Amino acid sequence: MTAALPAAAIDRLARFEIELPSWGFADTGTRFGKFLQDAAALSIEDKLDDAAEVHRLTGACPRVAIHVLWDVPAGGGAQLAALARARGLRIGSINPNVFEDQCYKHGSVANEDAAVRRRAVAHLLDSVELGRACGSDTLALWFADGTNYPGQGSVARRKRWFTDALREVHAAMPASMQMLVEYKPFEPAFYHTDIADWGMAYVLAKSAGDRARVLVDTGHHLPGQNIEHIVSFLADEAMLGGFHFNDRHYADDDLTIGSIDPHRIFRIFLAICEAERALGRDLPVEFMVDQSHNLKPKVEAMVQTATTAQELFAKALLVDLDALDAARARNDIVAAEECLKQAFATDVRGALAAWRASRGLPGDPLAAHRASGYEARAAAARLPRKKTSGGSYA
Ligand code: PSV
Ligand code: MN
Repeated sequence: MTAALPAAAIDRLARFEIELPSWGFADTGTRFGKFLQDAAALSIEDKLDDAAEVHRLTGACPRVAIHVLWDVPAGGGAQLAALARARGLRIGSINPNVFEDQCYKHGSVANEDAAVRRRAVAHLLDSVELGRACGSDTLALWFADGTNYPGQGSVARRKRWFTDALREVHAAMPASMQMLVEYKPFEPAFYHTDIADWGMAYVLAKSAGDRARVLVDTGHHLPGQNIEHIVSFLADEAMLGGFHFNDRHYADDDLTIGSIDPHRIFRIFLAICEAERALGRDLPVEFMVDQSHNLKPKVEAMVQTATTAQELFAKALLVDLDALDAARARNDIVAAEECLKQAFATDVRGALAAWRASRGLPGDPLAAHRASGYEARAAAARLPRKKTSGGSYA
């Protein structure tokens, strides 16, 4: 089944911006090692060049998320913003890093040591200032805090430290900035993680202030969890702040969106469509990608990510919500399910290619990228630097 897309679906897709993660362009690996790619980005300039290439091909990715310890140039936020602007991009979410320094071995804002807690909060406050300087309106918080063994920490005390820290950071944010609180059930902590699920993130965001909401990373759920249920619930509470999109098979695998279970992502987009209909306008949520491609070429993987996200959103936009509601009202389960099956089975790729072409974009961004020679040029420019830097990434 192929389909033309209704005008309303085309309009919604035109407003669908996908934020790319700077770290998705650098060499990354697993805890067992890292296989380097000649064309992988080394510097923030390289990462922004790659992101600009994805945006040039797709027209859908104007923002780049940055990680504070990995991406900030000597000139700080102003330079960061200028580097992005020069490439037709904007800086998206600011991701503080309170998980890498040695002092965080036993936690950051939930560390037993008051001096370490202070240092972590100071970094978060610096990140607010960085966001202000580079024009970002989103502070995206993920914490590795947790314990590995029963008895290691006081869960309640740690919760109160989290509450205090997030309140303090929220109070320092400019009115234009929002705070997104991300959860993750385990890793790197293997017994308990302080913000382990959406409920804990919800409670902490609620107590932090009125511009704090929950960030749903699709890879941060235990097997079998119904993510679209969480999405609908949070959206109805006006507490859905954004997504870190990726796919997973086992845990936080950081695989390309839709590569394992496209129907799950389709159902998540459907939850968004239903919430937007109830609200009467677009949900104010950030659609961000959080993927590390340790084997795929980075830019290719991001182009594939953006086009796949558009395809799955388009399929969700094809669901006839009136027919779905009518079927629900009659308790006609089969008809309701068929509404979803009909939309999911529709091949939207031709319609999307025509839509892209009508906007002056390549109908097939991946093919255009492969034909462009970008990868070979990036490799030629980066390889000499990579050799002198010992192959590590910035
Ligand atoms: C943690 O697993 C996470 O999902 C957080 O969003 C981090 O910012 C990101 O991955 C990169 O480490
Ligand atoms: Mn994430």
